[in-house]
Amino acid sequence: MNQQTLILIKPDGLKKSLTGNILTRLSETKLEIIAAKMVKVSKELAEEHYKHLRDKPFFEELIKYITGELHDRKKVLAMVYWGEDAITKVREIAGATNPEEANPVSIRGQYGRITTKGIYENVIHASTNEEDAEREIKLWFSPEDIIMDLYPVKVIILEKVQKKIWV
Ligand code: IDP
Ligand code: MG
Repeated sequence: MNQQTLILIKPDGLKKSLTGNILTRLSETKLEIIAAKMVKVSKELAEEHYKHLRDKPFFEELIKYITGELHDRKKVLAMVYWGEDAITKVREIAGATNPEEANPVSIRGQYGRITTKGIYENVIHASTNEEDAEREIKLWFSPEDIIMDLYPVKVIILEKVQKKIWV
């Protein structure tokens, strides 16, 4: 079954100059990239993305991690991959959450580390299931950022919208 999944190259992945390596590993899945953009991650976006972990002792540090405060890289590369069994294929190649427990040839096993503060810096995010994928893709992307209509859309007319355009 065709599925879509959200992938983030996290600030440590960018800082370690791993973008190319990670994309090469992901290309082994033969899935299609249907959206990609650099995102400056606000605290609000980070907290919404990780809201299921709000009560964890590492939550505050996790927000600092994903917003880029720990890596002077206040951005992530956000992408949507699409194709047959996309969620499982990407999770498999990404590896387990804890980089020390991850398969050594997975992306997290190869490139992740545990910080002295105990955060799993595991270079990549990948959606866990279809429900999470839908929530996360809708959070990180607007319909017009994606080259397919993945979910139902509606058209609205906006008035007096402030927008930057090229001069
Ligand atoms: P996932 O990224 O494999 O889906 P989640 O449980 O959703 O794992 O956790 C989100 C992120 O929070 C992880 O990728 C990792 O960076 C961090 N994290 C999760 N659990 C722990 C933990 O027990 N200690 C430290 N960091 C953690
Ligand atoms: Mg998760």
